[in-house]
Amino acid sequence: MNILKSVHDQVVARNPNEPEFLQAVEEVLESLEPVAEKHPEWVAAGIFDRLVEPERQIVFRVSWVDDDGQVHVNRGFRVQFNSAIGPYKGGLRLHPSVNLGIIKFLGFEQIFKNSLTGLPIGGGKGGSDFNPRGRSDHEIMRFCQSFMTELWRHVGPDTDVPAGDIGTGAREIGYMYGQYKRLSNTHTGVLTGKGLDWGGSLVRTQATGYGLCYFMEEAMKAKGKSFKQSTVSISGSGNVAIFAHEKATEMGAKVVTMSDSDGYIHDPDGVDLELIKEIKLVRRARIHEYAKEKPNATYTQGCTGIWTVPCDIALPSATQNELDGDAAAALIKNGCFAVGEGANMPATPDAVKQFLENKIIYGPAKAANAGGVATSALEMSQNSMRLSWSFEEVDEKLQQIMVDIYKAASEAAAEYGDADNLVLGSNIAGFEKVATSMYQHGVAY
Ligand code: NDP
Ligand code: 2IT
Repeated sequence: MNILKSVHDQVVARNPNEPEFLQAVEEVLESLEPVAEKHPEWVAAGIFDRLVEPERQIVFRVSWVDDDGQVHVNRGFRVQFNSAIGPYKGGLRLHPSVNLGIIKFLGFEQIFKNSLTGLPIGGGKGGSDFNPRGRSDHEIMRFCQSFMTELWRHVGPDTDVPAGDIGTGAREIGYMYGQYKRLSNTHTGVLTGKGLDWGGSLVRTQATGYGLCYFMEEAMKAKGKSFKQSTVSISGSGNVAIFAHEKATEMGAKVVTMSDSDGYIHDPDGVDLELIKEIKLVRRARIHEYAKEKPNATYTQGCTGIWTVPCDIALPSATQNELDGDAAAALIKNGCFAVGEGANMPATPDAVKQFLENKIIYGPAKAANAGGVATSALEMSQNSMRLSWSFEEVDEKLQQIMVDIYKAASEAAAEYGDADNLVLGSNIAGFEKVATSMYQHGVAY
């Protein structure tokens, strides 16, 4: 880094205890160095200095009472990172590992991802260190109501529109929406991922996993590869992983692994998706139950070994930094030719370096998993029009958006002299629109 070194140094000095945030910023600033060279007016207007500092960070107490009458106190967050191109938009993560640095890394990534969708949405993210595991429906409801009792004053359909992420699915969005509606006395598109009977969009549930496959199919097509007759390894068994499995299988692939935070299953016959849906969505149970019901499948405790299972295509869809340098080396050694990120920042910098050096078809998260938030933006459009589109109509738009994202990222990569480097291309293509907008708005934030 040269022109952007002072921006980088300032971020490091200001955020010493936020390694994930620094990791995300470092990757983007490295990609943007040639853009800074080309646009001295953006440097002079402090666009890069402003880009790395959230517009607003809200941290709040979330108290709730469990089924035994015991009081719990969690911490809630909403980071409103950048509103240059539209209202803040991004999910809410409920997981014990959540802290401000994690939410900032996710909010920062969201700026570029949302811009890549071509739709008018800014970047934000939120969540809590609440652990939903083992909690009853009533406990989840009380937590969500308490969380929204503070959050509601900071969000709105034209201000900030949260959605799901790890630990936040249809049930949680329902409880949060109910509380928002009561507090604000409005029925409006303040959240996405809503139920289909009260403003939700068809395809939103499937969108991230489906979009990931649409994006990767397009990227692979350019290199004469495809999901057809490929062996696919997927991590995670949540919203993204399940629908990535569904679409990859529909496109002719065989998915042989899935995981949860305890371990992974390997089923050489192909993972039975209906059984996974039953275990994870209906029983809300652990994935090891799968191996008990499928004699040819094996369960391995611990997550990292999943990447040693031979595959053609890897779709990490659980969480950040789940695929490290050793895992990348194992994938490459076994002949894996494509990696598409369903999760946000699942590959460590060392892993990314190896993918790029070995010419793996590598779809970085910002581009590859943008289908979820893109369909959220389509849900917002439908809410504004007070209309609902058919499944086919939304799915068609989603496919087109993913193809367009691939095109924008690969064209930007080629323009900046490193064709096929979709990390570079996604970061630059996502940034340019945001920078142009910030520049035109003056030094407002
Ligand atoms: P879910 O909560 O539905 O599923 C998460 C899955 O990942 C579960 O199988 C979970 O296991 C596993 N997991 C979570 N944390 C860890 C961990 N620390 N180590 C190992 N495994 C873990 O979340 P989503 O499917 O929605 O999200 C998955 C990823 O995709 C996240 O990175 C998210 O940010 C990203 N994403 C989600 C989008 C969406 O629309 N939902 C859009 C774009 C990206 P367990 O059940 O044991 O907790
Ligand atoms: O990481 C993500 O893009 C999401 N969790 C989805 C965000 C959204 O607003 O739909």
